[in-house]
Amino acid sequence: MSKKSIRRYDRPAGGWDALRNVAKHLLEQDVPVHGAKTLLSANQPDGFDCPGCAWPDRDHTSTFEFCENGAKAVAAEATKHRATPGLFAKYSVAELARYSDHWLEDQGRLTHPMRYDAASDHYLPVSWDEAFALVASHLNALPSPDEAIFYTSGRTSNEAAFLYQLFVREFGTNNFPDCSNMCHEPSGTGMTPQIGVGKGTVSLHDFELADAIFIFGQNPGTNHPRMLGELRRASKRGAAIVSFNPLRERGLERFADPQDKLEMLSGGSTRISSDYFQLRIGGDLAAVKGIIKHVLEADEQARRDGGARVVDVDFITRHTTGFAAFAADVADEAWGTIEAESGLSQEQLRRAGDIYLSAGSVICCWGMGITQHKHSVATIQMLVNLLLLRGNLGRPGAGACPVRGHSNVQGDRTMGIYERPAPALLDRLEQVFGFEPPREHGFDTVGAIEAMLDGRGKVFFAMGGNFATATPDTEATHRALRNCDLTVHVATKLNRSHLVHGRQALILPCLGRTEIDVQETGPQAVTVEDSMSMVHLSAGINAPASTDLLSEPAIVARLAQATLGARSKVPWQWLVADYDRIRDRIADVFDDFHDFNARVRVPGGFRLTNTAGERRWNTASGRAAFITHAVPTDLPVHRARASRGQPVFTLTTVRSHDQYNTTIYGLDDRYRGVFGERRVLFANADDIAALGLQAGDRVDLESLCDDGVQRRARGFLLVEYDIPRGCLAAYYPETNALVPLSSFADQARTPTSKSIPVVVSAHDPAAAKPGEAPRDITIAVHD
Ligand SMILES: Nc1nc2c(c(=O)[nH]1)N[C@H]1C(S)=C(S)[C@@H](COP(=O)(O)OP(=O)(O)OC[C@H]3O[C@@H](n4cnc5c(=O)[nH]c(N)nc54)[C@H](O)[C@@H]3O)O[C@H]1N2
Ligand SMILES: Nc1nc2c(c(=O)[nH]1)N[C@H]1C(S)=C(S)[C@@H](COP(=O)(O)OP(=O)(O)OC[C@H]3O[C@@H](n4cnc5c(=O)[nH]c(N)nc54)[C@H](O)[C@@H]3O)O[C@H]1N2
Ligand SMILES: [Mo]
Repeated sequence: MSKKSIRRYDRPAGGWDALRNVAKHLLEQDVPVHGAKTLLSANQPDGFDCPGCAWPDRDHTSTFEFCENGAKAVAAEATKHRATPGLFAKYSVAELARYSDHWLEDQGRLTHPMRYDAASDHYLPVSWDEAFALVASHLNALPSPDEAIFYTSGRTSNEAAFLYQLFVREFGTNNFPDCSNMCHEPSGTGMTPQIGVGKGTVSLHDFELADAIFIFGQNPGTNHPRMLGELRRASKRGAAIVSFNPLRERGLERFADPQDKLEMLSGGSTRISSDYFQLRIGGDLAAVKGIIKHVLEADEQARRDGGARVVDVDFITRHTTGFAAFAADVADEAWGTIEAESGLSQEQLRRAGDIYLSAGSVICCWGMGITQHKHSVATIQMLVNLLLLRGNLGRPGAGACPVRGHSNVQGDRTMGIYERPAPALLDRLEQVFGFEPPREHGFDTVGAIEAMLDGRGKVFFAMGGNFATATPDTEATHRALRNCDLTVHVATKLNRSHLVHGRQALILPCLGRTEIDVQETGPQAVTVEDSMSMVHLSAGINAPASTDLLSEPAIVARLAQATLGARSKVPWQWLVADYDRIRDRIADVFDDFHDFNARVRVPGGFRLTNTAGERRWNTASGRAAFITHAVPTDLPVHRARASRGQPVFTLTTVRSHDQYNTTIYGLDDRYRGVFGERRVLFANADDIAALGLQAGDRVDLESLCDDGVQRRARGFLLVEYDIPRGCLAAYYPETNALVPLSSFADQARTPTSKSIPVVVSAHDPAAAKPGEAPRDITIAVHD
């Protein structure tokens, strides 16, 4: 385990440290030399899709593109460690629950289906047939199919996701909470009415052409390392890269490309951001509106002077609605409000506006720093407004780029994993399969937790993920899961969700993407869709971690057969015997997947249609819409500030460099200079002093919400960091207990994990009441 220390990291991102770190993780996973072969097969035309992030690959045919965190994700799956029935015999569930998430993950790949035995509090081996029969008996005993909840995490392949939604809809519900509800939901919710698509409009090629790339609320050095390669190329050819982030993120500043021999040997590196604006947490809508205000003022000036207009009048007239009202609203927004809420000065925003104006083509990228706020949908619509002003949509080098997280989260949505399905999809399913799908909307993630809490949700089934830990309001979520009659997790690794279980529980171990998936007709490949709508094949190369594993499509098919039996209209076994057959059915349901099997076999795959990218607007008016939003001044944090005598901070929750969501690979966050510790709180030096505290002190956090519930997380190490005053940052999931279930994005219902009003006090070890705060998730009891 690494030694605890806090020290500033001033080397570039990437570089030798990235290579060293990969070697360390391969060693820790006991991945032998063939592990290198595994790494080299990621994102190759006949290899597997990297289970890391959703950033696309150059053609899928280029030589291996090194990615430190992709390598860590692959090593974690290819690990030699095994969580066998022996582990479950040795430890009761209560004992396992005392270990850290890091330790649970480290037990390695699950090898056998396991069933919870309440009498002994142990998981015991169970046969697949018995497991499916148990789930089927619960599902069939429910008074209504709507009492079952089917979660999806975004690693699930298109084939598995398609079968999953098919089974669940034939069973009779649209209860599809998914990780997307906690992630890019606001991007889809915001963009769909505005430009007619809920996905990014750019391709990688656009990154080669953009004059300016604006990046909001994203930490690509850690979460999308291959994006740094793209940014580095853009920087080298002189494109402006403008970052908006409250934290100084090393990966947004400098990068040494491990693939560039010269850069590596000479100790050189490339500047990433040309401009870095450290705005206030949640201040993006105000900042973007300020930039827009500058652009519109410049346009007004040009008009008065009789010069060339700076907005794209032709585009606005032919392609948009609402411009006049929008411009009037922007003119009315006071600079004072914009400055106060963004935390940036008028000069800074005018400077950003000038960069925007001087660029022929602009891409706007965004991540979780934008989506996990109460006003995230409004912020995204403001970003799109900015693009619309100069026709920066649907032409080369320009567009919207929400950068997705999980490697197939976008594909899962395309396949119909959605609690509010379009009627057209349901009509198609009915036509193709001959059953009547349910029409009523189902539960999203927050709705699912509420339903389990009050007994409307009785069976919880998860296709991957770690629901107990990824969700907000940890204490409430745990109560919700424990309130179920049955909880079932299809998983590759042991995680906390398996230990926070219903009265009956199952763990169903599945193949990972790196593994060879053999079905009746031979080895199979699956398909995934990346963040830029490219669909391609993925075929594993490793022997399965255990002979008892089933593939996700096979699990769905067998569960469907066990549950629906002869009343099903779908030939389940026949479909999973050959995944080409699943793909043919996908092509029957989705026009965009015509000739799926042929097109996906062309190296690199194919790109799905993006109407906005072609300037066809699939909206109510048939045009793109300028949408007006005031700078919010009555958010939960404003209200908390007004009602409290003491300083109220805005806490944002972020990923460290050594984690994949709830999967903790290690305890370091190299680029932020944190080693051997995850329970840290990043704060401005002046705030630390004003609180009468010192860096290195331990503190407790209490979040503020007017629902009468006290939510606390304790024992965080104060770390001085370059972050605006009034803003704090800490890691997810240690802080999820602080996010109220009732606090979510308007319209999209995404938990507000990036803007939690909190107060800080010196750590009081004696104050924790039993059961008050959920157990310390990552500080090991036994590590
Ligand atoms: N290695 C690795 N890769 C991953 C993941 C992982 O955990 N590990 N997770 C995957 C998933 S599911 C996702 S969704 C993506 C997530 O990738 P990111 O979107 O990069 O996720 P976060 O770490 O949550 O970081 C968000 C960034 O937003 C900044 N930020 C916080 N609040 C604000 C704000 O109010 N405004 C602005 N402008 N910035 C803010 C933070 O400082 C941080 O730099 O990565 C995917 N890839
Ligand atoms: N406070 C706070 N909370 C957040 C966030 C935040 O930024 N802050 N981010 C949110 C975001 S963006 C997301 S996407 C969610 C993530 O939520 P989830 O997707 O639910 O969580 P993960 O941690 O990605 O899931 C990890 C588990 O997936 C299983 N797994 C891995 N590979 C496979 C596979 O191939 N098949 C199957 N069946 N299982 C597999 C393993 O058992 C592993 O333990 O968390 C959200 N929660
Ligand atoms: Mo995500």
